[in-house]
Amino acid sequence: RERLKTGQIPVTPPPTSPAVLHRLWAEIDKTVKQQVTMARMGIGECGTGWQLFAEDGEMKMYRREEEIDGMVVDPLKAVHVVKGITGHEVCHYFFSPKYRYDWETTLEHMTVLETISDDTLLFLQTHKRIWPASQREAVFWSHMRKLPNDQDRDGPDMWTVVNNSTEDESHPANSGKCVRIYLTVCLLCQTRVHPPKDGTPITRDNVSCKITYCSVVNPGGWAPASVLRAVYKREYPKFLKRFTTYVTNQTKNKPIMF
Ligand code: 16C
Repeated sequence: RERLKTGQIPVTPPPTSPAVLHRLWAEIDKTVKQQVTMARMGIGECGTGWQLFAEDGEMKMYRREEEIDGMVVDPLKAVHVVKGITGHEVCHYFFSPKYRYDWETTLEHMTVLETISDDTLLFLQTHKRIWPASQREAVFWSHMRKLPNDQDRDGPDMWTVVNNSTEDESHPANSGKCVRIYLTVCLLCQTRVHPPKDGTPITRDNVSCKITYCSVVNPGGWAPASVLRAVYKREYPKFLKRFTTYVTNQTKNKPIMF
């Protein structure tokens, strides 16, 4: 990370990921910057109409009712604070295909179509069918990135994973039994460290992670609005609780990954 002396002007370091050479890179970089900017805004700062629809301890979930051509595309914004885990760990388990079947309960099948680089993958996923609608699938790139901590230069970095739908020539949309859905998802994580007063080493008791999860899913075709809203009201809280509990369990006896 860039170390600055007083008065020195910060410059954005050049991206070092080999993904910069890929045809999708310009779109990935632009989308990640936009999504992170939006995710960092508080619920009061990012437009009106946000309604709290689920709350459980530190977890709060908001949605905005929106429709395009009669299809529900309600944006979702969730915030959560989880003790004992870091942002790097949360993003690692969310990004890596190795763990996806462990926590993603709506998943039927996942394929990595292309490994663009260590931090950038192209996925094809089919999801469980919701009666009475057709089954859904998604093709999306997924990119994980470390972001400089501009609020506290000595504090841990922030981490993000952005997933965004894209096209893939070898998998044209709506050519099989599944309807293609279009998603934009941003997971943004900030680690907080509360050092022990007696100077003893930092343990998991001294860290917590603020998680922001933003998502917009276009169902891509007919699905009854009432069913869809009932499904996401149940599935998003279930996902965020299950996924964060999974990260807690996976990391509890491992060294802290900042
Ligand atoms: O972000 C999440 N997961 C990532 C890794 O998998 C990735 C995937 C996102 C897919 C989100 C939409 C999938 C919904 C398909 C159908 C749902 C089946 C429910 C089955 C119930 C038995 O970014 C975590 C994703 C958490 C998903 C919560 C569910 C959201 C439902 C939104 C409505 C979709 C329209 C379906 C039209 C029939």
